[in-house]
Amino acid sequence: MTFAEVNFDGLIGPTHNYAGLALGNVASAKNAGAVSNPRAAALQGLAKMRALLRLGCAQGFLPPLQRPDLSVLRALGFAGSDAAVIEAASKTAPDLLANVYSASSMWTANAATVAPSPDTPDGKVHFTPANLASNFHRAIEAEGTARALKRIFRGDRFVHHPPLPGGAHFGDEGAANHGRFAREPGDAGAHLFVYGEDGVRFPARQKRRASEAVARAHGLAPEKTVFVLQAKKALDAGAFHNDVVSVANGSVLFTHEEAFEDREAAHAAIRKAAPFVDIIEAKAAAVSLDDAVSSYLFNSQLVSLPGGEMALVLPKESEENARVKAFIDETLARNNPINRAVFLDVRESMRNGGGPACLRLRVVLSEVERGAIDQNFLVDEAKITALESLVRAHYRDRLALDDLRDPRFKDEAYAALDALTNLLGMGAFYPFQQ
Ligand code: SUG
Repeated sequence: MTFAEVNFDGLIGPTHNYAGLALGNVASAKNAGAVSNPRAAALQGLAKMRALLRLGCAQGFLPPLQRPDLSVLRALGFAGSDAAVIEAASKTAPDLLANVYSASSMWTANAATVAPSPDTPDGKVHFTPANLASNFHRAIEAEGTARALKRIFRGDRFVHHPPLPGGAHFGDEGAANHGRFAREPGDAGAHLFVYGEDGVRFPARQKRRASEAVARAHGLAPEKTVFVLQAKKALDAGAFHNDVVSVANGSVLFTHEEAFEDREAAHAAIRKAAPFVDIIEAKAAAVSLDDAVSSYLFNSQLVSLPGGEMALVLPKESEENARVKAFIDETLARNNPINRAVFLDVRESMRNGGGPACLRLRVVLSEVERGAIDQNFLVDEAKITALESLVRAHYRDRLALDDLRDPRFKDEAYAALDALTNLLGMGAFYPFQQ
């Protein structure tokens, strides 16, 4: 049976904005209060999906969540009509209003952790949606994400675990802190879970016991599962997820010298679980942690191409930093599996700390499993064109935080989601449609 990775990108929602909500995320803090361009954001995301298709990769997407989520404000004591709830929140708790408007579900690397069927004892694909407990605007994603995953991956080939309980005690940020190694996608893979401990500047989001719980729920083989502590220095430099300083694919770990607290022990543990792994590392003397965080070099998608090549899909920012560009050129020239680099503009997402790798959830599927999912959520060129037209028709090109106070903007955002479910023939999917 043939297995291949399908990347499920988050379709960027119409409320994409810069509210500065994400603690430890330096780009989000830097751009707090700036005016966003949701239309450009979504078109950049779709252009990335098109680029991956043209590289020969299979591509899918997850729909945006319903935002604003006024049920959250109602649960927090706001009452009355939608307009009354928005008005009251905008006067007395504008920060809460921004939280329920966030389009943060676009970063689907944080949607869930996935174990493909060759790695699980029951031969099924396992999903655990991330509880995203450490930031409020993200913690309110889990329920809707779980529902979307169940809708897309339906039938008895897929197992959906609930998000981990216990809030921040089991803080889980999904696949952004997880990597899988396998010589071929259909081989039994080895799993790398990177957890954090609080730094001096920033708290850690991913707890070790959360990673352990996910590995346990998915039934991963202990000898092929590694738990590694992220370097506190990397966390404090702004690597709020490990995918800001490392990315794994196939037989490769592409990483920064200062990604892990104990580099030698981490590399040894990875090599023990997956002896075939080629560790391609940027030395701190060549690329500093600050360079890595500002360029998002390691937040590239590392993808295997049909002809056997391996490509890095990088944000433009990494082409613009001379030291980072030199390291990419050197990596391509050396004798290792990576032999292509593609630079893409995802600046609207980058300004919130989300690069190419943040925007996608990787799901390794057999041909039969791929055939079993809801085909609406796989894209070809024509579907991308249709989604682009929808975005052009329904998304604003300018959104300031003050605009969130206007109840008519809520109607506009819901109208865009209505158009999406109509386009896909999904029926009533969002709570406001039921
Ligand atoms: O959780 N930014 C996201 C970015 C997530 C990136 N994902 C990965 N590294 N996989 C976060 O920090 C910013 C929202 C705002 O400030 O409005 C935000 O949530």
